Amino acid sequence: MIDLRSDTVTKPSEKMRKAMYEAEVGDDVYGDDPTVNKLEKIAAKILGKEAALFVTSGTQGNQIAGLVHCKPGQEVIMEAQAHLFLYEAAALSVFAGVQIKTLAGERGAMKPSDVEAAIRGNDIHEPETGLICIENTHNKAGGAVIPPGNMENIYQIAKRYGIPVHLDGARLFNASVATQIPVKEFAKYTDSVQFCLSKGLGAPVGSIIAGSSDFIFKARKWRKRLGGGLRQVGVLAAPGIIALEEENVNLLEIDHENAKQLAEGLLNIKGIVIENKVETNIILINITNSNKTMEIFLHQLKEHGILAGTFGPNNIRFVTNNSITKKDIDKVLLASRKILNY
Ligand code: TLP
Repeated sequence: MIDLRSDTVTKPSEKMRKAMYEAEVGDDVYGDDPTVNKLEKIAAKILGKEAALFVTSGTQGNQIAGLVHCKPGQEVIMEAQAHLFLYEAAALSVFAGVQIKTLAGERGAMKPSDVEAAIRGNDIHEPETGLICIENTHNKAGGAVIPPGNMENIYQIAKRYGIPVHLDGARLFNASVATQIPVKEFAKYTDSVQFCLSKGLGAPVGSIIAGSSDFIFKARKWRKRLGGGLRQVGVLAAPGIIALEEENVNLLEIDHENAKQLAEGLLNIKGIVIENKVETNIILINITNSNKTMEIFLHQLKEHGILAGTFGPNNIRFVTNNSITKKDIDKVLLASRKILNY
């Protein structure tokens, strides 16, 4: 199958599997797992933060950040299409006891002036703003890169009001590879960062959260409370080290090239409208004007050995990832053309 449903579908390479097999391990709740400790050190350094923590998933990382930064009754500002708002089952409200204030963004980027206008807390009727979240790349905006300049402006406002900023950087390395700007330059304008090892970077499990030593101290405790304190977890951290230290980061460039090639081909198929500027590894299409419904199109793609998924009521999403070759892209274009009778 050519699997374009997500970059979460990537499977660990031989090298990763070997590293898992050979990983030195210990009880990580005691801080005794040398492989986890190494991964956390590497990640903190890459992000330019004091400390980092290996967590089970992007969702868990985002939730822990919310729990560390916020108090119940506060409000968290984020873009209206943020993963934290749309796809984390209201976890911030459930666990951290906060409500979410969404702001419509442009290609996933919130206007700094809108963020400032949304900050609340001086009135007895209002919740205080406890946190501002930014997502980079922005998934629902089609893998859009939020420019560091936008992040800097929001961060400066946040600092003026004493509000922390969290970055949902599930695909932060895609933003970095697409712009040739080091991840540190994005992370600079945040108090905490979450990025996923298990998406385009190709590791089977896990995310990293990073921030100050104090943030990570508190995050470790929240991870334990949530049942996320793992034991000989070096077997899962080992492929994360390969993802960061070996070829995987640069390989994202191939995913981006494949996405561009796919987008260019899809553009010429009657009935398909590409809804995003393809900067990284995500393509969102709209086929409302074709002769097929999304369901039928996806079903027929599947019959051609191709998997993709819906993303909201009007979009189909293709996510290139390290299992996809240039030949696969040609097959997807051929099948799409056939299905839509072009
Ligand atoms: N995104 C998944 C789905 O949940 C939609 C995907 O296939 O794209 N932040 C962002 C920006 C994400 O895209 C995701 C996963 C997460 C957080 C959550 O990561 P996990 O799946 O590891 O909990």
